[in-house]
Amino acid sequence: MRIAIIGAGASGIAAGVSLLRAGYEDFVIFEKAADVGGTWRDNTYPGVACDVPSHLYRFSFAPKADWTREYASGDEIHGYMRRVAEDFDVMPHVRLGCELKRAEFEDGGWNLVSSSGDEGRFDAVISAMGVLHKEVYPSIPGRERFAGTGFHSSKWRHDISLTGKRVGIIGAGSTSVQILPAIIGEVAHVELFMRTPQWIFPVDNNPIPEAKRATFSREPERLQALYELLGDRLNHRLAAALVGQNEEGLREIADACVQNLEDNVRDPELRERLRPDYAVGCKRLVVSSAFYPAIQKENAALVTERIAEIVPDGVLTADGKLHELDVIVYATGFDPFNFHRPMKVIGRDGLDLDEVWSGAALALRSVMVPGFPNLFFIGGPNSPIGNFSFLLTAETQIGYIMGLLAQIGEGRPAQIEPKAEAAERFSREVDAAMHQTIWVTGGCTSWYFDKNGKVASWPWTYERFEAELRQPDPDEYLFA
Ligand code: NA7
Repeated sequence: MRIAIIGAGASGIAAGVSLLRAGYEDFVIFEKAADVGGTWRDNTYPGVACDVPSHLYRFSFAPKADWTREYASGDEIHGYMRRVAEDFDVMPHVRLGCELKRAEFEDGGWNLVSSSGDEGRFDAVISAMGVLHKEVYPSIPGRERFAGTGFHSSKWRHDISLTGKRVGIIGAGSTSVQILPAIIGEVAHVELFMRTPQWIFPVDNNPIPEAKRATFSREPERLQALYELLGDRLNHRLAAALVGQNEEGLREIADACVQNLEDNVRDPELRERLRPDYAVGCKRLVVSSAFYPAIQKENAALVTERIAEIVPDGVLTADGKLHELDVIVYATGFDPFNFHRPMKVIGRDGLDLDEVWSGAALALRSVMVPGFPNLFFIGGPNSPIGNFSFLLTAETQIGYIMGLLAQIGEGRPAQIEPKAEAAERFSREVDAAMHQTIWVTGGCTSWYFDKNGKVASWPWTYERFEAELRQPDPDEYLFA
C-alpha cells in the first residue's frame, strides 16, 4: 500500500513511526515548511512553553528522561520532535517544502497535487495537519495603517529588538500569558489588551535538577510512574471534571484558580478586572505563576477598554485614549476548524469536504468521514482538546487508524469508509453529551466553539476515548 501523510508535526511523525512498525514502508510525509515539528517549529515567541507537564508530553515509544523544566520550552520540544523523527527513521520519508493543494479520490485511489504539481497516487491518506496552525488576526479596523511593527505571536519577528520599546499585546490567552513575563524586563512599557479575563492555575515552572534527570535515565520505571501520575491527574481526572463527571475535581481546580487571584494580585481594582465571570475550565485553563507578578510591574498596564481601531501611532480604545506603541503583538490565537484547509479535498462521487463540513465538521470517532474512503484524520473533529497531552490523543487515533488500515489492502477489500448511519449516530451522541460539559455550561466562548456555536471536543471521559478507539468496529464501516 502506498500511503501519504500530510504534515510532519507531532502527529505526522508519530504516524510515520507507527507505519514503519506495522511494516508499511511505502509512504511519504508531505510538509509545507522547511523543517519538521509543527506548532513547535512555528511558535518561537519569548516564553513559549507547553501547558502540559513535560513528563506527560511525550510519545509512548520515546520516553524522555532529561527534560530540563517541569513545563518544557518550545525549543526543547522541537528538539525532541526532530530527534524522534531521526531516531525512528522517519526523516527519509519526509518531503519538506511541499504544500499540498488538492487531494482527490478517483478510481479507487487518491491523487495528490502540491503547489509544484502532481505528487502521484496513493491508496490511503492520513491527515496530520494539526489543530493550532492557522493564525487568527483580530477583526479590528486599521491594522494595516500601524506605522510600527505588528506581527502574530506565531510569526515572531526575531529581527525586531524589544529593548526599550513600547509594546502592545492583544489577547489574554495562554500565549499572551507566556509572552508578558518573558519580555517585561526588557521593554520600556507593555500594555496588555484583554477582552476577556482568564482563570489562571498556578504552576511554578521549576528547572529539573541534573541529579533527578540522571535518576530518570537510570530508573525508567520511576519515569513511567511519574508519567502515570500526571496522566491520571490530567488525562483522567481533569478531563472527567470538564465533561461534568468529577465535580469535586473541578471544585478543587476552581478553588486553586480563585486563590491564585486573591493571593497574588494586590490592588483590589486590578484583581476585579482580572476576575473572569464564567466558570473555571470553560476556556482552556491557563497555567502560570509568572503572569500576575508581571502584570503588576511598574512598566506593565492592563487595558480592558474595548479597542476601537488601530491607528499609525498605536491603539485607540473606545474611550478615545490613544495608546502609543512601537510594536503590536497579536496573541489572538488560531482557527482550529481549519483541519485540511486551504487544501481542497474531493471524495467519492465528487463530494467536496468543505461542503460536507459547511454545517459542522464531523468524523466518526474523530477519524473518518463518510464518502471519503481511506482518508484518516489525526486531530480531527471531536478529538479531545484540553489541558492534556495531544501526543497521547494522536497516538490513540493512530492506533485506531492502524486497525482500519489492517482491514484493507493485499487480499482484503481495497477501501474502507464509515457507514453514514454510524457517523450520524455518533454525531447525535456527541451533541447530546456536549450539553453537560463545562465548555457549554460554563458561560464563556472560546476557540473550542465552531462558527455555529458547537463545541468540537470529545464530550466524554478520556477513558471512553481510549476505549472507543482501541479497536474499530467493522459493523460501523463499509468495505469495497
Ligand atoms: P487563545 O487562547 O485563542 O486566545 C486568544 C486571545 O485573543 C483571547 O484572549 C481572545 O479574547 C483574544 N482576542 C481575539 N480576538 C480579539 C479581538 N478582536 N480583540 C481583542 N482580543 C481578541 O490563543 P492563544 O494563542 O493564547 O492560545 C492558543 C492555544 O495554544 C492555547 O489554548 C494552548 O493550547 C496553546 P476572547 O477570550 O476571545 O475575548
